[in-house]
Amino acid sequence: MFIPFFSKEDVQKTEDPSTVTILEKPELKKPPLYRVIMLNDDYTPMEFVVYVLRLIFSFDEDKAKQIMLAIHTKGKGVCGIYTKEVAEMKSLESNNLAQENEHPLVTDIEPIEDD
Ligand code: TYC
Repeated sequence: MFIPFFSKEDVQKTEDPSTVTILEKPELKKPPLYRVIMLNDDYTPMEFVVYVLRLIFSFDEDKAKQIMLAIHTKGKGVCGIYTKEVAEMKSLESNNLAQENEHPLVTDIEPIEDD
């Protein structure tokens, strides 16, 4: 599915407030990106966090362990950067997997401010 992305400069207001004009050659804009953040807790087993990082975020064993330990030490960490829909889906999948296994592991997403 192609979802066109217009910047403010590509869209012009018209007399009719319910319509806008899209300029003929809109500048192609990259979609906004989101971080998936994983939070530390005291109860989720380390092996389960590594399992989630491998299964949902596609890290290999060594990298998953490294990220898990960084989150364990620092309190939270980034497990990936994606478009909004993908970030939402991965965060939801992780949270569902944790709930199904009765672990309090939580992820959330946050926008990356573009410059
Ligand atoms: N702190 C947990 C423990 O000691 C492990 C853990 C790491 C939990 C990272 C969540 O996002 C997390 N068992």
